[in-house]
Amino acid sequence: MIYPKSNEYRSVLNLNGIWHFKTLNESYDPCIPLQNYTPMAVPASMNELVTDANVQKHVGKVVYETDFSIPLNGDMEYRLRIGATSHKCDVYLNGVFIGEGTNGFLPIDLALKNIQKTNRLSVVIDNRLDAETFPAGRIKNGKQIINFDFYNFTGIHRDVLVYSVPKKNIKDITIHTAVDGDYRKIKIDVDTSCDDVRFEILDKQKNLILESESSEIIIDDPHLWSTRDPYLYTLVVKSECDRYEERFGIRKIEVKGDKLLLNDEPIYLKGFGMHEDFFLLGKGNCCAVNIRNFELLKWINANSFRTSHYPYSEEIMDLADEYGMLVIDEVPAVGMIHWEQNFGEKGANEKTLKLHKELISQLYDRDKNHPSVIMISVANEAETKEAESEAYFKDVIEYTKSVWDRPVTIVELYKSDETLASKYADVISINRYFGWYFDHGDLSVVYEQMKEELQKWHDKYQKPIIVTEFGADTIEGLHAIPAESFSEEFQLEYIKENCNAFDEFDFCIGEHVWNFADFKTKQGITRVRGNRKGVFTKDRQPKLSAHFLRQRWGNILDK
Ligand code: GCB
Repeated sequence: MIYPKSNEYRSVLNLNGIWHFKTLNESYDPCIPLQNYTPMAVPASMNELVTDANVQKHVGKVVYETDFSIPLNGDMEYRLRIGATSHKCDVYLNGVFIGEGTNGFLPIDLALKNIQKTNRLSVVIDNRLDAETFPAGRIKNGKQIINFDFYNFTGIHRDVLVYSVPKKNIKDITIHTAVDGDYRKIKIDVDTSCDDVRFEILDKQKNLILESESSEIIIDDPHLWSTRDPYLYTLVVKSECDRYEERFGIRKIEVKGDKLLLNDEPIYLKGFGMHEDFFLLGKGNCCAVNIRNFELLKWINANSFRTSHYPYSEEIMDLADEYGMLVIDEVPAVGMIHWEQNFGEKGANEKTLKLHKELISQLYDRDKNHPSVIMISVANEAETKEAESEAYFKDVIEYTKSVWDRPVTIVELYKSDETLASKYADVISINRYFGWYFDHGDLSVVYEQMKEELQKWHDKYQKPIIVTEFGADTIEGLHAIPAESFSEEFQLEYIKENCNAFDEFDFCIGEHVWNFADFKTKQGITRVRGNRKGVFTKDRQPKLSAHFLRQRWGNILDK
């Protein structure tokens, strides 16, 4: 799946802006323009903009509508790309159903066969989550129950683009680099209806460095992509009828023994679990927020993040390539906890398994050409200790390995001798909150308990381990000596104690603090306007611990 881009053959019309919006309590007829609507921003989460609690908390369907006009050209095919809506959606053009989105975090790309010069586009979004959706949830007495710790935002969250391509066109490009382990070898697969395609490779400055008629290309003396030098080439696919440019980086990623190797050298992951969440935007993609996030990641000397707990926007993935951030790409399999409630007859079943696999393959279609994507996470804190979960996750992990050419992990809540899933993964990922959710406030237990935990996992699996979450809620400006929980001093000491434990083991190959920045959650007695485990505040300013991490990570050099 290639991103809509404009050039001499293709054009893109961006439909972001103010749309018509309404919560749907009655039936909806897409043939009739929406009545009694309110204006609504796209992309954005409606929950952060409305003032009426009933609208903000609406469980069910909402509708977004907009009109657009476009000059039509009979030689072109028209398509619609919606980066993401949360969650499932039905899309209508001029009253006619044209397709659906199955989840909240991956693009919807549909043919616009009935496009006119003037059109009405309607998107009906269903924000309900149940055992067959990703993320998983439950509806009880009309209320949405969620088993995950981020706000269930509703809206059109990413760009809405109408684009045109020539009737004979380039549909998809897959770029394989370092083929057979040889950095010089590139192999390109093109899905196209054009009769002939040729290739050009441009260097970072966009100078032409080679042309080829063959899809198997040798770049002599290639400039590798790495965290310190994220060098990107551009591949140009050309034909008589169409042209497309795709950036790529040359790098290898593999697990060998207890190590994760980037370009044959061990790499230590320094970074965060993150969220797409900002004031007023909710989960709405915003390039200014994205830039600030990446600037802060660089400032703090991070080299990686996990897209906890769902795929992030395509714009973020492009920036990860450009900034040299290593990404653990996670599918929205979160909240899959409690087998008896969410799996089996009442819950996850054949249909869930099928959709889970579909999401992994949709993620591949979207993100396969990003050098930044170094690992796939198939779930966060899922139910992995019940007997039935073994077959489920074995299947999911084996499927992921058959689709993706990158290491696969599953982020675990359970203990090393409880889970039935991690034995199938290439890398162990664990979330641990010693001294926070257990022995709350006792900093003296953190180092020993974390050390013991890491040792147990390694003894059992002999695989490299990433601590994908550890953290403490921290209210900025709250100070205490000696450190008390929720103070900036506590977060600092807490992170230091954990890091001391990580430093004891070579098989510990990464630390991702939970979280990069404070974020919105449902209301709860442990949540003071959201989850406050951010090392940065929600407005993206550092808490005390940020300065420690900056220094620590600055001293752990990437090769
Ligand atoms: C976790 C979850 C994450 C939560 C975090 C917390 O284990 O994976 O989504 O936000 O704990 O802060 O409780």
